[in-house]
Amino acid sequence: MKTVFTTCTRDCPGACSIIAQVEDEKVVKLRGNPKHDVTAGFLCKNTVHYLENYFYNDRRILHPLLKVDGDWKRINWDEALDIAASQISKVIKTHGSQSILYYQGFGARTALQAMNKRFFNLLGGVTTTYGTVCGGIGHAAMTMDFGEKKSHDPMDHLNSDVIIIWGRNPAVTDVHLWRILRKAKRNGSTLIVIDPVKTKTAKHADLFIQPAPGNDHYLAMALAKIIIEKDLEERNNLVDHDFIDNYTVNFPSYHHILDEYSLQDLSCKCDVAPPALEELALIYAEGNPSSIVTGWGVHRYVQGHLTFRMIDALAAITGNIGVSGGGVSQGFEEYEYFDFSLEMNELGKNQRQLPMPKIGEAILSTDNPPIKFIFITSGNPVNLNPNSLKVKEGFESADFVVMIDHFLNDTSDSADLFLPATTYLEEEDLIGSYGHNWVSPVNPVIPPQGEVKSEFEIFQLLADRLGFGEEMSGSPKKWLMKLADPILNQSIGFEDLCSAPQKMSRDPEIPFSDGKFKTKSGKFEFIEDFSPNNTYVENYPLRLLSTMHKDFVGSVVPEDELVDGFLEVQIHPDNLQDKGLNDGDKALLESHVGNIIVKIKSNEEVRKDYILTYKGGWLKYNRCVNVLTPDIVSEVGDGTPYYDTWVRINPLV
Ligand SMILES: Nc1nc2c(c(=O)[nH]1)N[C@H]1C(S)=C(S)[C@@H](COP(=O)(O)OP(=O)(O)OC[C@H]3O[C@@H](n4cnc5c(=O)[nH]c(N)nc54)[C@H](O)[C@@H]3O)O[C@H]1N2
Ligand SMILES: Nc1nc2c(c(=O)[nH]1)N[C@H]1C(S)=C(S)[C@@H](COP(=O)(O)OP(=O)(O)OC[C@H]3O[C@@H](n4cnc5c(=O)[nH]c(N)nc54)[C@H](O)[C@@H]3O)O[C@H]1N2
Ligand SMILES: [Mo]
Repeated sequence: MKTVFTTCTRDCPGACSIIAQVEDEKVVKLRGNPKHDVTAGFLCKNTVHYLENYFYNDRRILHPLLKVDGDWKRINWDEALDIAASQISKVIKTHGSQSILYYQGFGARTALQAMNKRFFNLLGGVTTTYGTVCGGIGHAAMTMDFGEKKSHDPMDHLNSDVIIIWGRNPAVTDVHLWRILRKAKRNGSTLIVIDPVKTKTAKHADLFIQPAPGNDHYLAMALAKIIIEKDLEERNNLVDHDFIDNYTVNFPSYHHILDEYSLQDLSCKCDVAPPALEELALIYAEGNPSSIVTGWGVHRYVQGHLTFRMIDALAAITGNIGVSGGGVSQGFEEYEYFDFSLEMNELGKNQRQLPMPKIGEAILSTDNPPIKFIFITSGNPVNLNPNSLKVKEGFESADFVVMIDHFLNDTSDSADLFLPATTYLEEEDLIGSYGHNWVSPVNPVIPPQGEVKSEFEIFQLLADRLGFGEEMSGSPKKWLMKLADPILNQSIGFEDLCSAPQKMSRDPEIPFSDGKFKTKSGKFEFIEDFSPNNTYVENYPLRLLSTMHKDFVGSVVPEDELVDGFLEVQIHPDNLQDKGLNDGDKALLESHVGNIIVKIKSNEEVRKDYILTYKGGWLKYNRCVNVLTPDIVSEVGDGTPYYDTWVRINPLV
């Protein structure tokens, strides 16, 4: 038996360090690496079952496919690459390179993907995307306050007296962070969860607050108001005046915003009663120190930045910034460690960008030149971007669509050529993480299955055919060594980096403990402008939340989801009674964007102001929630406000 170290590259904060066992040229088991602080020797259930459900699954595509008269037909690599290269040449000749859209999803986010961008710059520059369907809103807000998004090392939460998990469900979405948070609880930390949904995480909390969705800025303001008033009345040092005086600007403007609202107003807006607000405010302010771990749930609103800025302010007034066990931690930048000058943006003179959150509309309305050719890697935008039917229309409007993936999916229905890719068990790469500050090696555990090729090799072979092979040539190692240059400067050897995960050092280790902020003022900047808007759409009284599913990642769903069925939605029984609906009924769920027939699950634990479902169900099996979500862009951060979707539900007629 042979063992090889590799790293999970799937879209999850974990980036788990894996020990793969190989027997008779077959991978027989994946185990978590015990020598990694965060992976800590175990894997999530999706990775434990990765071999049978994903890697060796019969649905995995192992040969190139071409769509002929609406059906996929197996072709060989020479044909596939010739077709892709000649389509690229043709479209550049007739419409220019900007008529190519390169769309990169979040399926895997490795260092070598920089070479994809290099390829498109060598073509002269193409159309790509800006903004995100994931976490840009919080990132932008935190940059406004702190000058940059910096999180505490996950292990530092063990030094917290109080931990608020705010809009995050790590028991499902990041089980390794969850292990650390539960350990903190066992060691005596108070664990608080703020979530409109009673999640698996919430069920383990010492205190669970279940506010109205989309109004957490008011909740954070209420807590600040209580803390500031108590400090003034009782002089009990709940407020860190020294921190405010020396390390922040704009406190008077922020204080003025708080003064505009009574506690009663704020309590009504977030729908948390004043006694619960007071309890939460005191626990947080008295914690020494207290940390806030935010998630993506609070991003997905048009004004999600307001929530982040008010949360940051809460940490600032209580002096929980720059101290071990404190802070506001949202995540890490998985790409910050590498040298991306290799993408050679300077060569791509014809670059142009379209907004990812509105990609369907943008493709359809773009002219001069229009989008004629689309190249997709590691994404399923027809399924996961908002307003799915518009995205589908956009992708179908192109003359030719190429995709690199492991599986056929909703987006491949609109594609013409499918190129099958290697996975993290068959390729060589490096990967950062958006949940911790380790860089880890991806190593080939066994040879590629069937005829699959790495994305890197596919772009090299295309470059050969297009006449710039030299600029892309060389082994993965050669390019990884260049990409990793900033890491190697930290005196980590390349061989070490390829053989085991390495924790990246940071200066200072505790974010902002040196009192330096990369803002214009050099200090923490409190929010000054507060102009809340209402996204409510008349005649659609309920919000629709569509969160992560415990049994799968992204849109790679298990077999039983792949049959014609219905999207399951959870609704409070009172809302059902009003409509004469019952548990198990089919009903019509409508937004101003679209409609879908759903199956109802009655649940007393959901609030009455939203309907709950999950992301990732497939469009072609009637389970795609994004037929209802509007393709709008957040006010700050070019993010996607999935949860500003307003719906109504009615019996089928
Ligand atoms: N099993 C599994 N794990 C995954 C993924 C997956 O598909 N499956 N996807 C990965 C990806 S891409 C990401 S970005 C992460 C996301 O990780 P998380 O942030 O943990 O997950 P989400 O489901 O986006 O949202 C977290 C919580 O926010 C809550 N929420 C919604 N609106 C509000 C609000 O207004 N206020 C508050 N306080 N809470 C609110 C939701 O109810 C939800 O429980 O997970 C990753 N991990
Ligand atoms: N309604 C609603 N929609 C959402 C969300 C929500 O909360 N609600 N969450 C959003 C979030 S946070 C995200 S990140 C996006 C995700 O959106 P996407 O990134 O578009 O979708 P995924 O299904 O996560 O992954 C895309 C594809 O990558 C493929 N893949 C995996 N590994 C590799 C690889 O190594 N190489 C290649 N070439 N392909 C690979 C998978 O097979 C899959 O088909 O969805 C967003 N959509
Ligand atoms: Mo995400």
